Amino acid sequence: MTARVQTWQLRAEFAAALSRLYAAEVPMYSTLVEVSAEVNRELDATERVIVERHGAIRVGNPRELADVADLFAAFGMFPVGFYDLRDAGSPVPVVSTAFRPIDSDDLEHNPFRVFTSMLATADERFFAPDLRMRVERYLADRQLFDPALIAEARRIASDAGTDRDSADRFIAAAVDAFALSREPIDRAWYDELAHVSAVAADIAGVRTTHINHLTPRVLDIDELYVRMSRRGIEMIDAIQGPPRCDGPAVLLRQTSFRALSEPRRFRDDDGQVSEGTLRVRFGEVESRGVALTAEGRRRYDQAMAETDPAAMWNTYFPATDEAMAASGLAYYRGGDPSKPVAYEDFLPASAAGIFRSNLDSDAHAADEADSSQYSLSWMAGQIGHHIHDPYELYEKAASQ
Ligand code: OOG
Ligand code: NI
Repeated sequence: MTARVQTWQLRAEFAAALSRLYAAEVPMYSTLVEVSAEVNRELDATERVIVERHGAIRVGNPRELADVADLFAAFGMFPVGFYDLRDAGSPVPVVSTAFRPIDSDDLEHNPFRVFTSMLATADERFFAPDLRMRVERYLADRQLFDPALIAEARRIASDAGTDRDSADRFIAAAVDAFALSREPIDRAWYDELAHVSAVAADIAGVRTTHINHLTPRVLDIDELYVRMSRRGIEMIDAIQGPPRCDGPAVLLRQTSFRALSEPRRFRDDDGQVSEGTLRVRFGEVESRGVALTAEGRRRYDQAMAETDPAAMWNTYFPATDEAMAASGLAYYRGGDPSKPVAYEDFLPASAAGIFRSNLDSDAHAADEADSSQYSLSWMAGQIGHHIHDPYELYEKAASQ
């Protein structure tokens, strides 16, 4: 009898295999992982943190998102939260969710999560009717995931695991679906979309999807920032999210460097194929703090609206976990201040900033009302999966 591979093992192996793929595609990622590991070792990181990654992928329409939901369910990754990046400071024409494990035990085994965005083609501020029709037709015509892969994912999800041989085949096929394609890109089509939004071109300008980035977790992101810069790697952003503070680290801090141009093949109008380059992928790193309650989050948003959040931080947040727990601002297991519940999700402002910092141009949005119907319940209906409310998950983790 062959040993069964459980859901969490499938997830851990999937994350590791994607990491190998991405390292081969974006060599600087290996440097980032190396420097993160160096910092983590010095700070005695747990095994969970050392292997922890998040990925980001982008798809074109609800059918593709539904496939992603079915595929990730086999790895024990479920949709949590709804992020509307169209109303960010610098709007991006996508709506997103994050697929991740939801139970404390599963998170402890392997917390792999994937921020997944879907192009908002129904938003007329970005897509005029004619362009929308052509984009939707293009998307309807492509197939990101082999139906056999999705069928296998559904079987594995309902069996909560599978045998070794089929696990290996399944993981390899799943990883393959996110590899960068060598298929030539139709230059005129790509450029037309890029004019509306670089994200639209990245999503709907090609017939496949790919991992946009894979992000390691580091215990001291300020230290990592310094060490990467010392190695001559230009970190493009300041650190996004909450400022460094003396008290408990909250939510999520992220920074990134822009990847070099990557070679891609293009097909011109005359049918000629030529080599070109694209710069859409990058390296990102993050550190995670305690999850905030709804009240804590309101404070956070107020603090971040200050001109200098770092200088004002102490007026919004106490300096100790004890005070944080006592004032109900953050989640602690069993209310014990020595057991913070880690933040497992994303921040819309940082996400939009991350999208933006890696694009050559902002989206061109027409100045009109949004008549599209995107919402959490709309998305849940489209993908046929419940989308979890992050606060409910943190409440549950804290009550354990
Ligand atoms: C996703 C950007 C959001 C994060 O870490 O907030 C993200 C993307 O670029 O597709 O990954
Ligand atoms: Ni990211």
